[in-house]
Amino acid sequence: PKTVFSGIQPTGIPHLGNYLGALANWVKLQNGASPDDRLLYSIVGWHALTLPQDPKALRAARWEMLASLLATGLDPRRSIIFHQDHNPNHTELAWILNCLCPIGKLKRMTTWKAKLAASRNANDESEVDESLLNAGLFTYPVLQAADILAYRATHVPVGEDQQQHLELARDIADSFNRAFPKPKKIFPLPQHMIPPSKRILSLRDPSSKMSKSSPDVQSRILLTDEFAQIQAKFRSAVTDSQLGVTFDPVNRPGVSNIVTILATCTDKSSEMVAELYTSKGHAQLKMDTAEAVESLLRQPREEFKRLKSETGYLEEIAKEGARRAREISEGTMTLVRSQIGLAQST
Ligand code: AQP
Repeated sequence: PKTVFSGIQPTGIPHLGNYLGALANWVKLQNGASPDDRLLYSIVGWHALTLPQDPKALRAARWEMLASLLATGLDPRRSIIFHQDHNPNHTELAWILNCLCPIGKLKRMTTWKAKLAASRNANDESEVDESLLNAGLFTYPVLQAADILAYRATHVPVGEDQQQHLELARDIADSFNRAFPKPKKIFPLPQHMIPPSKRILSLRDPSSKMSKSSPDVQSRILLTDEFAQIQAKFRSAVTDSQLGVTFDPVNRPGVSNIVTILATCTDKSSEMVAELYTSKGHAQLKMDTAEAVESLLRQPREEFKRLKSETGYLEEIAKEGARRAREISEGTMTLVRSQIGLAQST
């Protein structure tokens, strides 16, 4: 049987990239799972703290994310849905794994390199403003490894952008197994499950991915957007001045991103969609894509509106999810503590 684990940060309402790159796939996995497979989906609040968060906004975002996960079709009877910060086993294991992870490996993470690049002194490229970088940002991938390994997960469905972090989690699992092999190797090496859809790009700046934390709200379609907002955002999406539609992500990233979105929503290949639109205008492509997105998001949006105010129900789901998650991770931690010599051998 499989143990599937994945997480999402409570940093805002999920966007179309999160939906196509992660959430829709989580639901598909859940609905195709066999009865003895285990599925865990976590709202990773500790990861969110690596960037400054307003406490009131964070509190709201945690509940909104839980409502979003349920609205997209995750079913608490089949999946364990929980807040990471309700299970201290994650941070306990993260500390132990930090002590096994060479800093050289963390320095090679592209996410870390991007943060470093962003904090370079504008006048002197070799100078990094270290006051902009906290230790949590550096060890973020170790906490992610702990999230996965605490449940001895075998499969991790996350976007392409997370591949390097997953490789690190495999490396850390292997290091632990080698360092503490007795009486048994505890961790399976988790496999990356890349969703069929590719990275969705920002509608305003197709050189970066669609992201919850971009300051430009026009750059992303939210799960809660009404049809009129979806249409307006596609209308103002950045394309190019070339006539017609082709799928050419390198030279025409804006148009190609919209083609990818329409293709993913309609279960076609990007090449096939581009062919259908060769002689049509950008406006037509944008409006048809808005409609395809609307038909995908309408139901989750309505369900989100209904669930948002059901605070008692959401609290119950979170509590039960945390209880079930802890029950599993305690089993792992009992073995871990014992094998590394922190607790009585059982
Ligand atoms: N643009 C994207 N296209 C496809 N998949 C995406 N994911 C994120 N953006 C895209 C996938 O969504 C899952 C959850 O992401 P996350 O919340 O852990 O953080 P992130 O990857 O950093 O996503 P955001 O939306 O850009 O959040 P912020 O702005 O807060 O950093 C992951 O599986 C990710 O691959």
